[in-house]
Amino acid sequence: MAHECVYRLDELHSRGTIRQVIDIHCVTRWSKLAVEFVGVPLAELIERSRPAADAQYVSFVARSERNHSTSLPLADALSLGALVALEAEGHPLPVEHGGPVRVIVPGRYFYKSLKWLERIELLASDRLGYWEREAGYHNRADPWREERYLAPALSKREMAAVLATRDFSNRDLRSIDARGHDLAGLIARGALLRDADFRDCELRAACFDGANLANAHLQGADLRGASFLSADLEGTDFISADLRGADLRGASLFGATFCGESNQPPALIDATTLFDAASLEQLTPLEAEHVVRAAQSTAGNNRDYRK
Ligand SMILES: Nc1nc2c(c(=O)[nH]1)N[C@H]1C(S)=C(S)[C@@H](COP(=O)(O)O)O[C@H]1N2
Ligand SMILES: [Mo]
Repeated sequence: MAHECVYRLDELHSRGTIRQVIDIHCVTRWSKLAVEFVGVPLAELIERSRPAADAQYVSFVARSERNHSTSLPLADALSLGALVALEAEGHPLPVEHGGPVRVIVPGRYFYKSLKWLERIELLASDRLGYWEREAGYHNRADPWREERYLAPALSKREMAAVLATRDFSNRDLRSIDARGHDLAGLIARGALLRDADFRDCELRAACFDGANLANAHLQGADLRGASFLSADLEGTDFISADLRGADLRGASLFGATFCGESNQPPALIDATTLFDAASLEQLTPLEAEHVVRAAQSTAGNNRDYRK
């Protein structure tokens, strides 16, 4: 028989809180290191609830319109030192960061750290959380293994067939491995291509309008004349790609990299590469400076085309 415990906020505060400093890693590639949280160890609340012997998973449910939730194997949540947090960096948690109570799960992508915690449920079998179910986020989410997204279940043969058509329009091809393929003229309008690997691809005049290329790898790709109108390019890597004549207007560029800190050459951008001001504002200062300077130059035109 399930045993339910109910806590008022002030009761949680008086339960004996601990301080924990953790590194935050969001699945879309931003990190924030050494953030201090104060809260009640999940282990303590679990112990008090005297869980049934078959309790294998813990599901955190938010007070939110879509009943947002996320889950973990109970043993993982406990061994990682999950915290029911009340304060961050010396202040009560603000609502935008999940206050008054959120979960902090160290050692997992931050989507396992649920905001606006309302309920903790112990389950015999797993129940996929919101991002895991709706967006295909990886259910274990270990950042050291880069477990960001689950690849859809496509066989090698189906993958080869899709590549041969050069038509990805509106398809779910998350994490597709297309590295090095000749995909010139690819139509990928509205395609779901998170985390896709297009390194060193021939993608001249490809159309990615409205596509989701978050965290996709486009290093070294030939993207001359490609179109990315209103595409989601958050965390997309364009290092050493050729972007002359490409159109990136209306794209979302948070966390996108064109020059990075790598020792590889930056993306080839010149006055024929189109951006708009709103997208450029989303870049880090270093990236924005590089892109703006390159987009004003005609230097790229004088370089030889590489292929
Ligand atoms: N209830 C709820 N919790 C959530 C989310 C959400 O959409 N709803 N997003 C997750 C994701 S993807 C991240 S990166 C962090 C962001 O936390 P922050 O807003 O404090 O940076 O919250 C996580 N917890
Ligand atoms: Mo995230």
